[in-house]
Amino acid sequence: MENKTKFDLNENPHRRYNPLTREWVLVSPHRTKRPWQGQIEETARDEQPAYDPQCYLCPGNARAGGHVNPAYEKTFVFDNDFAALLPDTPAGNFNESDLLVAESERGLCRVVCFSPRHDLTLARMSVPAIRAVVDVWAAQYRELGDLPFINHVQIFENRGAMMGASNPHPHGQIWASETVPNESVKEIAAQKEYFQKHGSGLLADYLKLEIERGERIVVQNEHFVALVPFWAVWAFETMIVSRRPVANLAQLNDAERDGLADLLRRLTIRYDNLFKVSFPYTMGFHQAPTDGKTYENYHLHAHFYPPLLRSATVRKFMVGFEMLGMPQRDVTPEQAARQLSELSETHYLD
Ligand code: H2U
Ligand code: ZN
Repeated sequence: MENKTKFDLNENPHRRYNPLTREWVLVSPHRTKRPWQGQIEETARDEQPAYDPQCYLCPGNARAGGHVNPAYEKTFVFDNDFAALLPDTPAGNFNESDLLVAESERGLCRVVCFSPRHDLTLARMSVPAIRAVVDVWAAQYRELGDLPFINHVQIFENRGAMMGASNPHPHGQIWASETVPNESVKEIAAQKEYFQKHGSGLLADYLKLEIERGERIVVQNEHFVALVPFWAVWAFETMIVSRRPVANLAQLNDAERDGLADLLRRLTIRYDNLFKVSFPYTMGFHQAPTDGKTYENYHLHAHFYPPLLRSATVRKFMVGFEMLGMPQRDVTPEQAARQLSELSETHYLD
């Protein structure tokens, strides 16, 4: 008789543990046991002009507050004209009965233009052009992190209107803050305790395991690996992990920076090819804090969180049980990884 009591990750509802945040995700594979059947729609190509006179990020154009962008040729960094954090905020605390608690927070916010070309995205930029962006990110981490009141540097990109990006011009943001934000606090504590318990790095060990198993790897090169984490919440969520366990982008050598640029291009091309649209996502790097302490067990990585589920028009919303209980997914991380890994590395528009 068939044994129906054996727990199967591909069949049975289960929860998976995220060792980086120490939170759980509910996986419901029985809802999509079938192989891939979601429609692949040929959506309108959202081509942009190479230069948009209305764009506040294009070279030579005016921004809010009267600033004019220089005629930049590669990348361009400026202080966000609507910065969420400001460097001159006065210090202060507020506490009423341990229930109404607030602290002042200083910081700096910057915008990074990836290219003068309004119509490009990371997926459509050359590896040397992406490498220039990697160098800017590394330099900004150093420069902002070296400021005495900055203890954490969050580099990220909101891509696509669906993720709240205000402009299709290829750009990202940097928020440098006085305190370490929630997600990083969780990951730092988990990596530290894992190291104390196992005597080795959490992400170094995890990467080794994933390379051995292979089933969640999307794309890899000599220096970086992109994979769908075992505990992914978003359907096509990925993580990029450096093979050498460095703590931040500034520690990457020349070859590693080229490797990161190569992997970013190959991953984002696959994303665009998945539904033949400029694939929306929020991505960002997690790096060690810049508070002067040593973080020898911190392992540089990037997270990609894309909202699309089955097609260019079906997106995930975190509602209901997910807001009140815990996040949930149907397609398993293994299915998503297989689908992404099988896609072409030639961009559908090229
Ligand atoms: P997002 O597309 O991820 O929102 O990033 C664009 C940032 O650009 C946004 O944070 C800033 C906004 O505050 N911005 C300026 O600094 N100057 C402008 O003239 C318009 C937008
Ligand atoms: Zn532009």
